[in-house]
Amino acid sequence: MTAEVTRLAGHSLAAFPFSPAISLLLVEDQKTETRGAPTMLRSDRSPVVPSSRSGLQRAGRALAVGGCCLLLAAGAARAAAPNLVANGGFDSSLAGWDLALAPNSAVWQPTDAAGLVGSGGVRLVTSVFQVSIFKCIPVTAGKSYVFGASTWRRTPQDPDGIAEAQLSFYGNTSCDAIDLPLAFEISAPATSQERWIPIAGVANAPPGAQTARMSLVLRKAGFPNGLMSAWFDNAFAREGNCAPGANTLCLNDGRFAVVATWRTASGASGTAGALSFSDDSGSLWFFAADNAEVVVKVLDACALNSRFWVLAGGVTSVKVDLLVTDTRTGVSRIYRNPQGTPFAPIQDTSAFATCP
Ligand SMILES: [Ca+2]
Repeated sequence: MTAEVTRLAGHSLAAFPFSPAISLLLVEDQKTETRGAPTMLRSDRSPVVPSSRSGLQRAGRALAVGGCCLLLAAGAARAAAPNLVANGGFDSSLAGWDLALAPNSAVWQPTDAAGLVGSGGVRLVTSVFQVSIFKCIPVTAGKSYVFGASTWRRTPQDPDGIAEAQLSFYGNTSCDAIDLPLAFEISAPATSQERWIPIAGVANAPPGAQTARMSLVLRKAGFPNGLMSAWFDNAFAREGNCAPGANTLCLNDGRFAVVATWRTASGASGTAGALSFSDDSGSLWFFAADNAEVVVKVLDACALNSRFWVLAGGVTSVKVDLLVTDTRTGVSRIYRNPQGTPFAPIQDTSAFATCP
């Protein structure tokens, strides 16, 4: 049995596949082995480039001996809601992206938002007002689309500006003739810090729309002198209504929204930070982004028992209210952990009777 070890915030996950349907997932804090990539800086204040998986592999061996926490999770097929943005992860190049509006400004770099080895991102740099890269994707009028990317801005030494994702709809198949009004535009805040920040929005394709131009944009606020740069990764656009954000996980191909609130015994409280882990799972943090408190996943088990399942495990004893919403139907489920109680595993295999 071979463990697949991956990193989650400041923790490590080791997944032991027992069978195609069942896996054993070990979670352990391995800060000394794996922490830091999302927040470390190089001397030039750009995102850290992952170097190897050796640290994760060492963590995996440690887990095999003494993992602290245990989740038993059943795997199931996911409903397909494909990412319409091909090469949105910039694995090895900028292939498929139109660079016409970013002359000499877009460069592929081996810097990945999730710290993955073998996948990179794109750096945009500009001395002028605005540059962007874009591609044309097919859409269906009347359908809702969630879109976005991860961004890294150099602040505060760069000129003021924003890094944003845009989706604009067109009434033809090539995104270049009848320009319908810009239907939606989203942006990362100009005060964004030097870390990867997910940005996302939801847009409805207007009547007559056949395509949409998906753009990653770097724009100065006004016309200050100097170079401004930003990194982008994990661009996406897919059918759906859930917009992932700093406090929202969108799971099962962007269909289920997960948000949580927490409160300590001394009265401190807040909304949990959200870190996406995969299309099906993510983590929630309360006190620091590298200190995961709850891991949650939503699985499509429609073929097994005509339900979507909600599974979660926590390493906390504070009060937690976990809200999961099927954004396609509006149906919600809430899971509560009482104050001062070790977080009880959630294995709700009848959570949502909203198939397909
Ligand atoms: Ca990437």
